[in-house]
Amino acid sequence: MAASIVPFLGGVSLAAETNYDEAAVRQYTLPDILAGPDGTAVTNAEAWREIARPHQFKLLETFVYGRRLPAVPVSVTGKVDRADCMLAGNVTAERIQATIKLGDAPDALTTDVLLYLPKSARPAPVFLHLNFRGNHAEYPDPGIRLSTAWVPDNKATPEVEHVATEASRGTSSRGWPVESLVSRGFCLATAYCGDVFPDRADGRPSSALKSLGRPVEGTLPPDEPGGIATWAWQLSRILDWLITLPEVDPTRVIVVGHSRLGKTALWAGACDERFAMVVSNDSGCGGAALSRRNFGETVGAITSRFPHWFCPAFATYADRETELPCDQHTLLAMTAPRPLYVASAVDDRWADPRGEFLSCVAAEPAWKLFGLDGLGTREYPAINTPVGHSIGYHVRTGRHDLLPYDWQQFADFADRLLSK
Ligand code: GTR
Repeated sequence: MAASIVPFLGGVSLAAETNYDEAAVRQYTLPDILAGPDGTAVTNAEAWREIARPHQFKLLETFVYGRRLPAVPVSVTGKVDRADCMLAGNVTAERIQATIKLGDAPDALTTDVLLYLPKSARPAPVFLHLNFRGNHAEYPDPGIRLSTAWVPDNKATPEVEHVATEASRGTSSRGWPVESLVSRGFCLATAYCGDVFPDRADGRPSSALKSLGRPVEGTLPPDEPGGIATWAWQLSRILDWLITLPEVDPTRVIVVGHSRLGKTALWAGACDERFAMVVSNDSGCGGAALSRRNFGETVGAITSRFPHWFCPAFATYADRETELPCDQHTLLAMTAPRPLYVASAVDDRWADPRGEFLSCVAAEPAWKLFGLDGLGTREYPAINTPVGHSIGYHVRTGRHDLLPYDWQQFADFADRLLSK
């Protein structure tokens, strides 16, 4: 069955190539995530840490995301703004805003971090996520600094010529239920991904990669990091600063992301084991969904529309996904033994919900090495019925989106697995 509706295709018609028919999914065999460099599977947690995980991580670096970017010193630029606020529903919170300089190179970039903290129950666990259009779009609080970075725009949103406007305040707030999460005792932190890599094919020269001394023009090495790796690095640098705050529990920082930023959250959790839990929402191809399963978005489709997201090597696997030395269950396994939550939406067929679930199933052996139950089922769950143990999964009603229902499950899962 060909797609009747496909997402924006950047002028290329991919409808005829998109498979949405389970009966047309080819048989595939996944690479063994427990294998070390000589192909032998490890059988215990120690050997996973010492042998298999580093090897599998290297495969992801080499063929999908590019080399992990180095840590740099972070510092606060200007003053940290702190304000008490009364949120809707009489929820009291403290709002913190800070501009963090990423490195000490003269051309180092900055990122604006926005936090809402509960007034009590400190030090608090944190949900950290990157956003798509600037902090001001995340929540209708007039005190939030308006982003001055390049922002994407389209006819449906109030940004003008890639500049944020007052009218864009709070326009993405449906995806960030601040009041309910703060009243449950979570600290919330966010920053705009475009602060470090503008999300466009020619974004590299204005990205943080420049100050890190990486090539930003011309032919790139096959394992050169792209947008996802740079956003993951931004998350780690924000974490460097967050854990200096006495209000924050450094052992309970959870990285969350939706869609392309869900792919990013998974890679950030793989690169940086200080993230205590990882959450992927509708991350799809290049995120939680298996590349070998030909359903929805493919490696060819994603790398032709978004050539700047992955390392150049990934695009060479278009139409030969079965030759990839790793698959996306490898990425999920990088979270083990920490808690991992993967969320899908039933109408988000482009992201292949079943492929995300099967990826969780295939990643489970990494948790088993630690004596943990992982997902605990091979049966695709009913809609709106979360399942799992150390790996949580749900498929909810509706389309590609990040909704309060999703956050509620992430918070329940965090309460269950990270409670003190
Ligand atoms: C789509 C892309 C997906 C997903 C999504 C998003 O167009 O094909 O892989 O990342 O964008 O990030 O919103």
